[in-house]
Amino acid sequence: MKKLYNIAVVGATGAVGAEMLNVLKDRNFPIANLRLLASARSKGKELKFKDKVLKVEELREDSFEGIDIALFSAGASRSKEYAPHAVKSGALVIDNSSAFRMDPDVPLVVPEVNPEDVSLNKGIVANPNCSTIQMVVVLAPIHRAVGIRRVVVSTYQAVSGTGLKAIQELEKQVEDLSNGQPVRCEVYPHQIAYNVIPHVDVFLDNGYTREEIKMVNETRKILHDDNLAVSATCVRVPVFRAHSEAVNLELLKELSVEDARKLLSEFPGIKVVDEPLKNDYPLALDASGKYDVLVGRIRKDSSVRHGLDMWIVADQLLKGAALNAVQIAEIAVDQGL
Ligand code: NAP
Ligand code: 3JM
Repeated sequence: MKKLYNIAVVGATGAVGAEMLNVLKDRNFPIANLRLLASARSKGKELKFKDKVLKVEELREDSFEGIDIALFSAGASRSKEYAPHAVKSGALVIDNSSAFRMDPDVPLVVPEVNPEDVSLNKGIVANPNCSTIQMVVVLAPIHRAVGIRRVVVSTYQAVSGTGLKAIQELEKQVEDLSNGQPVRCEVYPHQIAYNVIPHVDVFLDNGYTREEIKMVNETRKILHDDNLAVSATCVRVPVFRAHSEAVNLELLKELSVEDARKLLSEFPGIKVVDEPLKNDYPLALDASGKYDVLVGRIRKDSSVRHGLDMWIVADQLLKGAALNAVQIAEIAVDQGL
């Protein structure tokens, strides 16, 4: 008989946690028992999974007894505090936060790109940042085929990337503005409705934000290429769901637009949407609720040697978080954990 696993979802009441439950169900993950964990605020709250109603429990050090796989998405400080307890209890931790991503003992995995790294884990596998994941899925086949010297990326990130409170803030601001009421800004430092804010995560001494530096370091780690030059500008836009990215590449060898389209369309997890004359290109609304990373607007950049431009869109709660984490869990199960 197929083995069944005891799963804990940490942050089950959040935007990522909700998708974690959807993806586990959708992919028919072999679950014996499911434990839903969140803060004391959510204790006793009921969530549906398949035909069962499950009660949310408060996250505690002893929450992981008997758990085989713990899927963490409750922020970096919760991961730092509780993941070691989960590992001590014998669970494999798949962590969605930035807490352990750059730890040399923690593999950082995008299943289409570096699935073999999962087996190097010492109890924790890290899920990359949402903006990194969708970009790296597209970079990987190009990097393998011709090599990449430099990546310049600008993101257009949806508010659900900040969590449930940010979704509510955008909804409320749109409502208040349409009723002539003043807006309140609690999650973002500026009004997000009808605005574009070049600020995701905190600013660092070098003028970049931490989100931008995550994209630099994580991309190099996943592609195993410390020489890859990456510069990122991360921008929050008033979109509910799915991140978009304008990506400019300087390749090591020539790759025609036609060959790039072919290479990308043959790679798992990618859908090429690239018929601009029919107004067909990747859109956040089309990517929402879907598993694939959409890529289009693929064109030659003649301003540099071997340049290529493109537009990449994906649902950051799915491929950028929950789907990627469950795919890692599936690999771990295939490897016997
Ligand atoms: P969210 O909607 O704000 O949800 C946060 C979750 O964390 C809730 O379940 C919350 O429980 C729980 N939590 C907060 N404080 C806690 C505590 N002290 N103890 C236990 N649980 C606690 O945020 P989200 O968008 O789901 O993101 C969660 C995390 O996933 C992020 O912080 C990030 O590290 C990672 N992540 C997010 C995305 C994304 O696209 N959103 C992508 C990749 C990774 P309560 O409901 O009880 O407060
Ligand atoms: C996406 O509480 C926190 O530290 C969470 C901040 C956060 C992160 C992160 O740094 O883990 C919010 C949204 C991420 C991420 O995926 O890097």
